[in-house]
Amino acid sequence: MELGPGAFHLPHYLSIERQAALLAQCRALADGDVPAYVPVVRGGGKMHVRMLCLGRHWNGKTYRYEPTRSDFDDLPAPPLPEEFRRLAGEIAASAGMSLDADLCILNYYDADGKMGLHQDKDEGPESIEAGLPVVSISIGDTARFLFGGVRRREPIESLLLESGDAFVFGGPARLRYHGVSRIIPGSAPPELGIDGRFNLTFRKY
Ligand SMILES: O=C(O)CCC(=O)C(=O)O
Repeated sequence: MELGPGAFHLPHYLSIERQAALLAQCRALADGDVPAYVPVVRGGGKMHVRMLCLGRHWNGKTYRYEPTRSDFDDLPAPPLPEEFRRLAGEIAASAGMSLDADLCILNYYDADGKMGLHQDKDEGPESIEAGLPVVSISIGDTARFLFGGVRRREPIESLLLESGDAFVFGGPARLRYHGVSRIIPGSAPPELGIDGRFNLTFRKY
């Protein structure tokens, strides 16, 4: 489903078996030796997600990527698992694009989780200028996803991202504003046994 040039919603992309396997990996990573944490951003506000960056760490104070979490605990960002990299490439290809991801931001939203409207523009200039896509996968509760234009004042569409959905935005859509206004508690497939939502966004630095 194309939402404009370069922006694709792929509903139910992952089977329930693939979602369950990915969920197990997300949980192990988020509660692992380098655990997910709640970033405090530049203005001093706390984000409304628990975040873990793989491959490279996104620093919420500087809005730059770095190898270790210098804004939090100085631990190194865990590597991006090879199967995550492959999955991102597979999804990008399904949307007619190509991505050899080298980082992933894994976010966990509880029932009160949300993310303000923003652009993903902290990756390297070559990546942004080439329009290399961001590939997003959602697991767990449904999210109300906001998708605007490349300027903040442009109209904003709202759509639901359900468990197993993928969303890809690259090329002319790479810098479109987006965010999550709310999570719908209790909407995850019961067989996953999850409260809340994991979202993975894969990018090439
Ligand atoms: O959770 C989502 O669907 C979006 C996440 C996001 O915007 C981000 O990680 O930059």
